[in-house]
This record gives sequence, C-alpha cells and structure tokens, in this order.
Amino acid sequence: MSSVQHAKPGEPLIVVSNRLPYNLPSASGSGTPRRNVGGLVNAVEPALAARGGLWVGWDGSVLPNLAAVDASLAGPRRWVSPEGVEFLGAPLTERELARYYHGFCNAALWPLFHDFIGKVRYLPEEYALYERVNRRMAEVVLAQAGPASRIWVHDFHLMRVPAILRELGFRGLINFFLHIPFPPGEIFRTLPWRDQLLSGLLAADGVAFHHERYRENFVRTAQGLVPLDVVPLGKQIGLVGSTGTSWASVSPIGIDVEDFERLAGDPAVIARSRRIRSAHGERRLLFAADRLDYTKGIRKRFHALERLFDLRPDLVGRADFVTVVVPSRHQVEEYRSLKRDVDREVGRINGERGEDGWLPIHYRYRALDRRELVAHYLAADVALVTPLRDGMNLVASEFVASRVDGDGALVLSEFAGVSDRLPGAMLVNPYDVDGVAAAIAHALDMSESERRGRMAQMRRRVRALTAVSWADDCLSSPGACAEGAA
Ligand code: GDG
Repeated sequence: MSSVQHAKPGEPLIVVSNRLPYNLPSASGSGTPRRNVGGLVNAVEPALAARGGLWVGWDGSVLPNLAAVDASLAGPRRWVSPEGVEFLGAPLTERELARYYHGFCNAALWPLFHDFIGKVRYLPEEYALYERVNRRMAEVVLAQAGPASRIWVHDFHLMRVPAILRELGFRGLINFFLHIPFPPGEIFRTLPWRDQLLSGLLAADGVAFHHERYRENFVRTAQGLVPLDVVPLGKQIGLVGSTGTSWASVSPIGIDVEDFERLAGDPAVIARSRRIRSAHGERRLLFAADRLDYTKGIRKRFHALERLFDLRPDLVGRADFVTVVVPSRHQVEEYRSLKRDVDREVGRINGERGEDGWLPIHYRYRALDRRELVAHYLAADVALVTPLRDGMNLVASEFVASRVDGDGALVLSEFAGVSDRLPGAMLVNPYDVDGVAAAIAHALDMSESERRGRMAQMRRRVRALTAVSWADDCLSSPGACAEGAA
C-alpha cells in the first residue's frame, strides 16, 4: 500500500501534537531552544524533515491566564529547526498545564490506555480543560490551513481535534496516529467521556495504530458504542457511520535508522564506547534507558536482576547494570512517588548486594545526549527493554540500529508493540522475574555466533522500517481509501 509520496505541491502538511520537539526560544527564556526527550518527537521529526511541513504544538510556555494566551497567540511564535522543520508554538495556562496535561492526559488517559485502571483518576474539570486545549490547538491549526492542506494529528492528548476541526468547517484530509496502545473495550468504556473521544477520532479520515491488537480494540469498541458498518478493504478497515467513513489502519512506527548508524560509525562515539567498556573492566555490561514511567517496568527489572544474582552467583562482581532513567512528568504525584521508589530500590540493592569495588546498579537519573546514548548502546553486551506495556518502544530498535558491529543481545518484553517485529530478541514476560533473570543469563551465555545470527535477523527488520517509510505509509493509505470511498 505504501508508495513513497513526499509532500505534494498543493497539499501542505500540518502536524499537530501536544509537545513540540523543542521548547521554543521564547518559552525557554533564552535564545536557545531546549530539546525534549520522547518517542513521538524522535520519530515524527525526521519524517517531517524529509517531507516538509509545519508542526504545531505546545511550545513549553505557561502563562497565568487566557488573556495572556490570547495576547501571546497574536504575536510571532514561529521557529525553524536546523533540520528545516518549521514550528508554530501555542502556550498553555497554568491551570491547563495542571489539569489538561498533568491531569486528564497523564493521570486519566495514560494509565487507562496502558490498562493500569487502578491508577486512573477521572475529574470533570480536567476533562473540560482537555476539551478547551484541543479546541485551541484546532483553531491554531485551522488558521494555518488552506482547503488543500492535510492535517496529521498525533496521540492521546489531542483526540478531540479531528471532530473540532470538522465542526469549525475544515473539509480536507485528517489523519490521526495513536502512539500508545488502544485498550480493550471494557477498559475504555469506564471513561465518562468515551463518546466524545470516540467521535473525536472517528471524525478523522484515517486512524492509525502501531499494532493489529490496538486496532482490533478500537474497532470493537467503536462498534459497541456507535452505530457503524465495518467494511474491510485491503489492509484497512472502514468504519462507516452517519457522518462519513474513517479508515482504521496499522502502521508500526520506525526510527531514523541512518542517523543511528551514522552515529554508531562515528570515531568519537566508538572511542567513547570503548572508554565506557574499559570503565567496567572485564565485567559484562547490561544496559537500559527509559523515561521514568510505571509502564516501563523499571522496578520489576531490578527484581529480575536480583534473581539473576541469586540464580547465578558466578555473575556476582562480574556483571554491571547501567540504567538510565530520564526524568519525566515530575509534577504528577504518581511519578514523584515512582522516583522515590526507584531511588530506594537502587540504594537497597546496591547496599545489600555490593561488594568491595563492585556495585551491581549504575544509576543515571538524567537524559544522556544522543551520542552518549549510542555509545552506551554500542558498549552493552545486553540491552534490557522490559516494559509492562508499551505502544511500540523505540529504544529496542535504536539499540539494534546502533549495533553496526553486528553484536549484542536484546531481552525484550512481549508487551512492547515492537516485540513481534524483532524475532531475534529474547522475549520475556516482564512480570515473571524468574523468566527475565533466566533470559538475561541466557543472553550473557549465548555463543557469539548465536548472538550475531539473532542480531542480523533484527537488523534486517529494523532497517526495513524507518521513520520516513512509516510517515509515507500513514499518509498515503488512508487518503487513498478516503478518496476511493468518496
Ligand atoms: C511513546 C510511546 C512509542 C531514552 N533515554 C534517553 C533518550 N531516550 C529516547 C530514546 C527514544 C525515546 O526516548 C523513548 O521512546 P519510547 O518509544 O521508548 O517511549 P515513549 O517516550 O514512551 O514514546 C512508545 C513512541 O511514543 C513512538 O510512537 O514507541 O510506545 O509510549 O527515542 O532514544 N534520549 C536521549 N537521552 C536519553 O538518555 N537523548
């Protein structure tokens, strides 16, 4: 279905997401934009750099009230990145930041969509501000759009945007991509505003997901809540309702493979990876990097590490676990409490297990820069990617893309969307700490030829799916189908 289609003249692309890849210069308070870490921005940016287009989103600025927001929207808020992507920033008020972003997005939708129903908090005032921010983003986008524009809306923060765009009179193509899982119907149905969110998504011409399971959940849920005809057509499923057809598709995201390969071949990065290795002497190196999030399975992984040392006392003093935890959502109490738990667990395990000159866990609570991250990917014997639930997970693919040396093993959760794309990984159930410990031991014991064979298999798959091919797939198919159905 995916034929490569770069931005057609006359079809300008406008991307809209909650967060831009940078806090723009005006918002960061200096002339230098500050880079944000996250899977969405890392994948969409190279895709947009290749196609051309405008990216609208929150620029990191937080203002005291709506009057200040209006004044700010009247002023210049554009910025062009070194890669040639044009950004247009919109501010949030303090209340919106607290109730829309930290509240409804991160304390209701995020746990709900990752099946952590016990952590979900539903507050009407938070939903009201979700609706308000979605309306502002739709208005900012619409002011930039012409009749031939195509609008590509991203992720759970902006699920109302397609319907609001239609309500405001936009008739061009709208695509939506969900970067996280879509939960099973019985979980989604607990949401008091389920009809609003569903009608928000169904107003798009194309709604795309990382995985067949998420699309299945979406289609079944929509069928259960809205009168719809379900019409499969090729790789797509048409949801035909009273207001039109929305095409549900599966387009797993890829990464900027070339960039990781280029960095991994850079002599300075290689030299740095050798220094990392020599800092750990003869010890084997296990590596993980995640945003601080309860979905990423950080604590369970520590328990698996303890089990590893119980099961394999020969590894005591002979294996180091370097774990990078990128600060995230620290305004949300759940995340502050997770941070305290992670700190405590690292302290406890190092305190209980450490010996003269050896600590099992090397904990970094900060974002490494991209070159440093790749140097770690290259230095590791085994990467541990063990989320409890993850829409896709880019770290696994980045590790594989960086292993231009053809070596290295990957222990991967079966609950990451990427798991069935990486057949050479050691798949684990992250809740089964004994199983994870056994998989790590196996990864460490693997012969070089088995390791290289598995890595070669994974590299073929990772190289076949890039950020640019993902964007082409998302943007070519739903449009074609929508036109075909019209
Ligand atoms: C959401 C979905 C989906 C990590 N440590 C450092 C660092 N990172 C970067 C990685 C990677 C990104 O953060 C994390 O991406 P993930 O995909 O793993 O996770 P989320 O942020 O939760 O992303 C996810 C994704 O959207 C895309 O659709 O795959 O399932 O949850 O790119 O490189 N970056 C830097 N230093 C670090 O220490 N610079």
